[in-house]
Amino acid sequence: MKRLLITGAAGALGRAMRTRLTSLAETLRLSDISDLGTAAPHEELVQCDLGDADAVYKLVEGCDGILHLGGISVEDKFSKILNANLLGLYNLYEAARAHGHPRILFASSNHTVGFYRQDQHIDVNAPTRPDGLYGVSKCFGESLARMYFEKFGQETALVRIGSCMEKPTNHRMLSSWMSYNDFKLLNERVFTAPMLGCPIIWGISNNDSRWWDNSHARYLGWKPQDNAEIYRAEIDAALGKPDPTAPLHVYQGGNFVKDPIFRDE
Ligand code: NAI
Ligand code: 15L
Repeated sequence: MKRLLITGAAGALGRAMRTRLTSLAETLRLSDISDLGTAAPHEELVQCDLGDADAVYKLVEGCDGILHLGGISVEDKFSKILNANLLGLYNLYEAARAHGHPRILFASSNHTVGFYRQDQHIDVNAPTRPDGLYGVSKCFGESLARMYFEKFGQETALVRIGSCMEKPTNHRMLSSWMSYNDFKLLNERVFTAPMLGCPIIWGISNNDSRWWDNSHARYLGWKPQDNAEIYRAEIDAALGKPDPTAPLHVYQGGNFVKDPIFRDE
């Protein structure tokens, strides 16, 4: 494609994808509310707030695809979640509607289902069980995207990312981990597949101890290559045996289930 927009490009996943998705588009338009550093020749940098409708309208103009990573990425005050994750997403979908429906990969989260227990194996038909306001905002995002698909044919991959980082760092992540390379491969499938639709996809590597079933999305041809299991011995040595009664090891959302409602005052 000619131009791929990456929102949240100054964040952890944004920085990881900035260097890995260069072959997917001639130009990467990188956006964040935070500083994005210096532009390489194939990059355009746009600093803006997702809550600013006019800025987002201009941001999306001329883009053929959008990797939407921007927003509040953990439990936080509702006012911050409201601006970035709810208003910001509405602004993005309205801009996409005005600019020819570029395909979108929406970074949803495992915290849409965080209150399922780790001994429950679920697929995308399981009702959501968010573990906080952040998880609720991702449920909103998935519903918003689905509505734009039904009404206007806007295609979106709703990727419920588990734990995407260099390597898993605790026993929960032996199930929830997705490697950067597998996320890169998923982006390549999402933005080049002949037909996408609006599927929910579990964003995990090919982990032996996974809780989530992606068989409904085989048509995309995404074949994650990595497996968190190779880190089990290292994690056992560093952390010892996990306490089976601790929320981190009981719930799919781990410690997020313990977060309070953070108030503005
Ligand atoms: P991050 O917090 O490192 O990056 C998010 C970026 O969004 C930040 O650079 C931040 O400045 C930007 N941002 C926040 N509010 C904004 C606003 N109002 N306007 C414009 N930009 C704004 O998060 P990370 O880890 O890179 O995650 C990226 C996305 O993936 C997030 O949407 C997160 O919810 C989702 N995700 C990530 C997971 C992970 O394991 N890293 C797991 C599940 C979901
Ligand atoms: C998320 O949704 C967060 O954005 C990320 O920081 C991790 O905490 C991840 O989930 C997780 O559950 O490990």
